[in-house]
Amino acid sequence: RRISIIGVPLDLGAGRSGACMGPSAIRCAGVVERLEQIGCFVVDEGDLAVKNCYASSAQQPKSKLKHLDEIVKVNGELSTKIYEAVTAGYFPLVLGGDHSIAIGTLAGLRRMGGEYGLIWFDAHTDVNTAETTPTGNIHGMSLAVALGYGDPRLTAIGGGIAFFKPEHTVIVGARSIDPGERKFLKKLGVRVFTTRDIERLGIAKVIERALEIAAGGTDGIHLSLDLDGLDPRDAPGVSTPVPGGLSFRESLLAMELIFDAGVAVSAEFVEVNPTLDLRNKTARVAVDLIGALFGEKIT
Ligand code: DIR
Ligand code: MN
Ligand code: MN
Ligand code: MN
Repeated sequence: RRISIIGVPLDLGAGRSGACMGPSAIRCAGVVERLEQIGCFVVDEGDLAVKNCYASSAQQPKSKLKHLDEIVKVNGELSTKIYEAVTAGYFPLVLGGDHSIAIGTLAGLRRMGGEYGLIWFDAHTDVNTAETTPTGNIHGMSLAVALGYGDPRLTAIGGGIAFFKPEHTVIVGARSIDPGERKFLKKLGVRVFTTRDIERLGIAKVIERALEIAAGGTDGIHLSLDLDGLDPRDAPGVSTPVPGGLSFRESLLAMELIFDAGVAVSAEFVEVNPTLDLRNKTARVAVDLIGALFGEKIT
């Protein structure tokens, strides 16, 4: 397997600083070495040049959608990177950065012209728009944009064609959904497996169903994994922790089952915030999950 690692040190899509250090933290936790150990051929493209983060810019957001200009710029560049990586036969592995970077990753993937399914692993559902957002933080809007809804400057990234389809989109781990998001998900018919569903069905069954939705009749799936999908006990270094999340074990099994299905074509691991972490624990969890996603086995 040939993997292209792309770091995106952006935190302006979140409500607080720190996720800009996520790519460094995940590299420090040994992501390249782990993938090479299991026989992957890895090219680390380094980080995208992101000029502003909260710490460097100290600027007030100029728009209702906070820091829209910078986020449009970074995601435009990311979409090109993704398109080039996939075209060259690589599996793009994007390291965030806040979850607004999914806008660029998915815009790049859409440019390939195929039909892809989407597994969105997250405590949140990220389907707010300018009309529904309670915060103005763009990391809470990226799934809406991937489905074709939201600020025109965001939906235009990558050419704005052939958005992801709700019937091949599935959310896993949700437990913090805003009222406007609930309406949106109902209207579009996006399948949401909440933590309650996982408790009742078990993670294996949930992933089996998620794969049917995302991989059935598509050319492959993208995994967008927000570390806050895990319980804060296992992944404390995230900008917006929500109690009652997936355990490390459940998350690891989810990755193993996705690997076994052999359908993933790209992935991103986002929202690692080292300023809130404990001895790089969350980045190390991310590397464990990445290992499992690429076939690392316990025995
Ligand atoms: C909230 C939080 N729904 C918002 N979203 C987060 O700001 O739109 N997404 N934290 O990961
Ligand atoms: Mn998210
Ligand atoms: Mn989240
Ligand atoms: Mn279809």
